[in-house]
Amino acid sequence: MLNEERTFVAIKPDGVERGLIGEILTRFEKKGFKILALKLLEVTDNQAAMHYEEHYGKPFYARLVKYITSGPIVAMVVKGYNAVESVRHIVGATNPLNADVGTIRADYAQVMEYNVIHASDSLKSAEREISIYFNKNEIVDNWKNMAEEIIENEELL
Ligand code: FUP
Repeated sequence: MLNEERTFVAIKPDGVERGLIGEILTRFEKKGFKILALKLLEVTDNQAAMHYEEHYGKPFYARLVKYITSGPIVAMVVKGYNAVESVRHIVGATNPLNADVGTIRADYAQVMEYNVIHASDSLKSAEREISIYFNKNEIVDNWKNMAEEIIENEELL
């Protein structure tokens, strides 16, 4: 079933530092996803703690927080059909070693600790994560992207 969904995506500090913002954004744009919000920011300790609360207490938690706060990230809200699952396909498995060829993590990362990008794993996480990084007035949905224009003008195809 086709569900129109919003999801949260973040290009992590290593991705920003390595000049991969454009490459990564291009993949989502070319897929036809709509960008509803986009900003570069420095993650605060508080935001990092909220973002990674499910990992609190795990051996890699401190390293994870250190990494996500080590430099600016690019945060975005992406909308599209089955966006949560679809974006996760484009992102690839957590460990780049297991990520399918052609995914962002397979193409741009070598190790799990520096895997370039984050994407929400469920609709619930998506809404939670969006609210950590964006105020409601920063999310803009009153415009149409190409995919929506095409769907609305289906009779023209
Ligand atoms: P993902 O949803 O694919 O980003 O993966 P997780 O939420 O399971 O993990 C979040 C981040 O923690 C990963 F991007 C990498 C890091 N991590 C480790 O460093 N070691 C682990 O064993 C698991 C995750």
